[in-house]
Amino acid sequence: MTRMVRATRVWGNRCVWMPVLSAAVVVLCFTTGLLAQEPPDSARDSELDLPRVHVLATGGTISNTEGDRLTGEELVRGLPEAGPLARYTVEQFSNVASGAITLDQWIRMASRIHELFAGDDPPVGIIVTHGTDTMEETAYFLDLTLAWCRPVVVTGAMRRASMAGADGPANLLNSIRLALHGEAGRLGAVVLMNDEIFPAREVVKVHTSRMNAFEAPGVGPVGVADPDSVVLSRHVGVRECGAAAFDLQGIDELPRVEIIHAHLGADGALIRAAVEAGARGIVLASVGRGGSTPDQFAALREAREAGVVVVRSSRTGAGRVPVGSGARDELAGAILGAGDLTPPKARILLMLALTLTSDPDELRDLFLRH
Ligand code: DAS
Repeated sequence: MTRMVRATRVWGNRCVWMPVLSAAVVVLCFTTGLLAQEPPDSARDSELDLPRVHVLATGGTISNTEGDRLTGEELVRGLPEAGPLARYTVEQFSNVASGAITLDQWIRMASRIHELFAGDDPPVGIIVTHGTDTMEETAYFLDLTLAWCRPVVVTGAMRRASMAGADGPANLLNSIRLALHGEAGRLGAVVLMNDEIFPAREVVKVHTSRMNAFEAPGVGPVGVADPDSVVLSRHVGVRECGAAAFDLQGIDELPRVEIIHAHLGADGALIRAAVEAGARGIVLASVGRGGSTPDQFAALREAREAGVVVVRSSRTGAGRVPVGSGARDELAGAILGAGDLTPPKARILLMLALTLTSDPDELRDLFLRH
């Protein structure tokens, strides 16, 4: 459900129809910000001139209070500083922890964003409020399926809305400022947390609880939300507009792709179970630059022979597993490297790539391009 929301508490109608009040009560209401009145016509007119930002709320810590979850509408209403910046439409897409977001919801979210931007009166930008645990995954999925050069900013909070020093309001306000930045659309989908703007492809959550929990290893932020202005990095390339890397039209299900960890003593049981469960792809979170145990390697070879696509990424957190494999083994050529994509992101790219092709050369090309 989409609702038009004013990001202000001043125009609530708490006191408007109250009987005639004594002067003392009026003064009290005024000083406490509760004096209710409809905005004057001039205020309404200037409000209509403001650009529209759409907030798509999905839940997560930014919404959490003790034992309850705020709605997206409540998040925007609770941010009076946002009122003068834009008009807001708010949609409660879901209200769950980010670990509960499903692949089906990803497809619907991407389609909804496409629909909003393709409409007659598109918003200047869309903000997705989201739990931080899987935020990097949703951002990358949206980035790969985004067809518009309009900002899509994914944000959340490390501290619950009810905690002292909650970061949600600042992150949401900064996301609005970013959505209104004339050049933000060229970034593709981004994550904004803790005053920093990260590219969807590179961003990772690197801490369970700190405010500076997000980084883009090897790349850094693509911009910052400073107190005076939002500043985008000069190094960010211009994005091609008009066509999504992966068009979801007609796709209502993503192929099953599993991530399997390599570690000392691992056997191939989980790889064989993934094949048995119907996986069309397996991403190995390898040791080092593509390595696994001998039995995992044997199971990967069986998986390949059964037609399952295998991609090797690394559990190290930085560096590449060459896409053209480079692996010194008999599977080289039949097995892909994830480049510098993390295992969860290699999985997303493989799921989307498998909607187009299973051909190893074409898959390799897609991994080199994205
Ligand atoms: N509750 C977790 C989630 O939804 C954490 C968070 O939002 O930061 O991802």
